[in-house]
Amino acid sequence: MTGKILGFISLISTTLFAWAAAAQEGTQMPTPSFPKEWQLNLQTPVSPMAHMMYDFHTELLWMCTLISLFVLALLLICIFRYNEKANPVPSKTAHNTTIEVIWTVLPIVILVIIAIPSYRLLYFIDRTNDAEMTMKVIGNQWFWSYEYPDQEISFDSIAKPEAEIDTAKGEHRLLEVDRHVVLPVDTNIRLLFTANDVIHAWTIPAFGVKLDAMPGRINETWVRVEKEGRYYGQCSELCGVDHSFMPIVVDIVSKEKFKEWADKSKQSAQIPATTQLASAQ
Ligand SMILES: [Cu+2]
Repeated sequence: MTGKILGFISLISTTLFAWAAAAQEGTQMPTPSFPKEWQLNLQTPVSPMAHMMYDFHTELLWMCTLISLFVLALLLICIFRYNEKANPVPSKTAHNTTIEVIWTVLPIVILVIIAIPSYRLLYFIDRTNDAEMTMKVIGNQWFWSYEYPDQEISFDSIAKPEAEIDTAKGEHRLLEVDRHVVLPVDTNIRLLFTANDVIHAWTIPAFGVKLDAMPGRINETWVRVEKEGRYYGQCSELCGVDHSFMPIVVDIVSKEKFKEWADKSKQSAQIPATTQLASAQ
């Protein structure tokens, strides 16, 4: 009975997820970076790595669904065909070499099929050979610092207190900061991560970027964002009491606008509030 219930639960959950994946593939979300109500799937991907992750995730979802359905079918066969009433004299079979070879080899083959795209993706996001610029991210308890070594800019980005959040302006609770990260569109950006105190993790789901910022160590990845807009993320490594109050906001702008912002920020040694930049657009 328990097997039957478990089977049904896995059937319902896997089909629901597969349906959501299929349904969302064709739809366009209004804000690319922001989760919408009742959303079941990942955020709309806007970088090559995010696209690869999205596709890999969908492939795995289908594989999980098919495997769960197969196991469910076996369970149902056992339940209905081999119960005491239908099959009063049980078989005494203890071994079947063919079946044992199949159930050993088949999972190995499935795992190898999963491993190939998985490793390809891991090596793809590892680093870029032709970075056009670098941004360094430093995690602190509890805010992020950013350094643009090429542009000689550095600043801290601190969460906006809840009382200052203006939802009428489209601001989101727990997700707004005083200074936004600004990066150019269609540019290979090398991302370096480190931390001053404990381990943090810089995450922007739409970019497919999630990497630990570790004290005493530099972690590297890269990104190339193909769509201008505002993207949100959060620290994703439990780093202390205010872990949930160190959000990330990235504004992806045209290359010209980025240059303008960088020049202004460098001259003034005071980063212009990005909200001003956004309203000037
Ligand atoms: Cu954290």
